[in-house]
Amino acid sequence: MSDIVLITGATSGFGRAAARRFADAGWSLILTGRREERLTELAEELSQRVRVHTAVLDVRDEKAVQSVIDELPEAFRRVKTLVNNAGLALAPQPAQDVDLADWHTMIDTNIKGLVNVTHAVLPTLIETGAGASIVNLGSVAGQWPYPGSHVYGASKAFVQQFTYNLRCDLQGTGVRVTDVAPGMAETEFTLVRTGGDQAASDALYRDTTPLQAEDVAELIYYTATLPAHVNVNRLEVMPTRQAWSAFAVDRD
Ligand code: NDP
Ligand code: 8X3
Repeated sequence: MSDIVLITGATSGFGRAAARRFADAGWSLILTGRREERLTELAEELSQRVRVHTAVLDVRDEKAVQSVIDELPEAFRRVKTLVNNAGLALAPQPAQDVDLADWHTMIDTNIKGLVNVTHAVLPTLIETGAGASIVNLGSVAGQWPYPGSHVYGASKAFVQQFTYNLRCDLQGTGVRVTDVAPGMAETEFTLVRTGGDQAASDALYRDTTPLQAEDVAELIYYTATLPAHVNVNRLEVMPTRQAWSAFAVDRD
């Protein structure tokens, strides 16, 4: 029997690249996301090589999350790795100019959605035991402040602390938990963040060398496939060409 990975947000970016990476290693895939046509397309590509189960799923919908887990086909029930990847940033403008609805969407997706999926899959992971893992997609924004990060960065700080706290409670079960925290990576992330502004997205990634989805997928796969006695707590990664800047000082 091959190992089984469940990936949220497998329709784009890191999630889709991770699906391909795990498929390369022969894992069975449970792929979820809201965009059905993208899931179908990816399943058609990967099911040539490995077993694939897809489920259209909005992680914010607690009941739907539980149903997807409860109704997994027998061959996909014993999940070994959960990749909590679904997430988004919205409204890059200053906090004082943001619609409250955008803050709520980030909290509902990046925090409550991740919690919904984790809660539903935990019993299975504990049953799997040694070698099982949860890989949470955090961000450098969860550790380092910058303008326009407001609730997005705060939601990723939650991911970091939730990861650490889970580790405490899961001690003795064999289940590992990791916060993979990337910096700037070229995916559909900025298109979503800017409300579909392709020019703004292109401008951010132009004339530099951002991380690619495949780079992050490799890190996700790496943490999940280390020997069972090794737990990476947090893996923060930036493009070589990205670093921090000076403190901002308001002057007269
Ligand atoms: P993409 O926008 O390319 O992918 C985001 C994925 O999340 C999509 O598959 C989308 O699927 C899914 N998603 C969003 N909302 C929901 C929802 N409510 N329910 C289910 N799925 C959802 O971005 P990335 O691949 O870059 O981002 C993946 C993760 O990595 C996110 O958590 C992001 O915060 C984090 N991250 C990104 C960085 C970057 O610079 N790109 C850096 C650090 C972290 P669909 O729309 O089909 O539902
Ligand atoms: C996304 C990376 O640098 O835009 O989490 O905060 S960054």
